[in-house]
Amino acid sequence: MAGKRGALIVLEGVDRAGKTTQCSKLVQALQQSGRPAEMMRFPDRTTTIGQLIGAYLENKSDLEDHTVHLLFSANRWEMVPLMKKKLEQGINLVVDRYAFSGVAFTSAKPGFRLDWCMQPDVGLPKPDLVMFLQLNPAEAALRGQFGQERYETSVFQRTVQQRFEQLMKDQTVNWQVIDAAQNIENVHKDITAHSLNAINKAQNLPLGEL
Ligand code: DGP
Ligand code: NA
Ligand code: NA
Repeated sequence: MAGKRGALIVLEGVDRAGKTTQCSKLVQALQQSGRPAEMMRFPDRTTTIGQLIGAYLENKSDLEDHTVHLLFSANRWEMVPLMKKKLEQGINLVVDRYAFSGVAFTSAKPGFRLDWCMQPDVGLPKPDLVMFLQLNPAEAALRGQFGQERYETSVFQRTVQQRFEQLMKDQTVNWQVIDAAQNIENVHKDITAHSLNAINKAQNLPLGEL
């Protein structure tokens, strides 16, 4: 009998919601409970495409908006063979941002239709679980100033939040909203509970496609 596949678990949210911290804590907790787990993040700034994206985000280069959207998507596609291999090996993947960030951030720019934004990511491995770390702008402001990167302004992030809310209406995706205003340990408990549930279910289901 073939081994059990790993689950594809994604954390999404606006900037400063605590995604990166929670991804690391989840990977650690899964490993400590004997479940193989690894973290991935998008954009992955280490690849050739990722370096173009990194320079763009750091405002060291300018790229046309459609072009950068396609680069972000290409950066996810280039990781698909590795993702599939790890999932088949039974490794649970915990991913910091995915296609939903892609759609939410680009469609927050003027002149972008949601369906155009979604198209390049059609066919990517479908997450077994997408947790949205919910944090209202007032709570986010308490966490300090934004950095210097592109997109890090309150006005833009508010629009991104609205786009995520639209995306969360899609019933074909297993969305779970997490209250990210709680303390780190309580957020972690919620995330772990949803993840264990998704890992158990994924074992009996084929990996889907977006
Ligand atoms: P992070 O490394 O998680 O802070 O993400 C970098 C920034 O890039 C963040 O503001 C969110 C944004 N972002 C992530 N994925 C995409 C994407 O696919 N498209 C666009 N336009 N922006 C994205
Ligand atoms: Na950021
Ligand atoms: Na982050």
